[in-house]
Amino acid sequence: MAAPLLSASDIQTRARQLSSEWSVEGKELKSVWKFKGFVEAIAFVNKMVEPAEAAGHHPDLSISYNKVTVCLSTHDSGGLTHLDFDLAEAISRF
Ligand code: H2B
Repeated sequence: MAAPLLSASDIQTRARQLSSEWSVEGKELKSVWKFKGFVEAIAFVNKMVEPAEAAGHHPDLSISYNKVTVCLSTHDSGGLTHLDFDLAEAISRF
């Protein structure tokens, strides 16, 4: 069963608790990360494999040389759920 969508006020509360690199953009959480080079960017992406697989929840990624854009949204539910905020928090702890 798809995770329940968060209410607007739940989204506000959880967004306030997230580190500042994250922003709520429509139905997504978004963050942009810059690294020294491609190797470091890919190492960052690789760190997401374990938490994403463990949660059965996966980031939408765009990699441009040393820049990684991470978008989180629960596609099965059609918007933001606790799964997105949990994964955002895990990524911020890297
Ligand atoms: N990742 C994200 N971001 N959203 C989803 O709705 C989603 C997912 N669904 N990973 C998962 C996979 C689902 O399709 C499988 C069956 O767990």
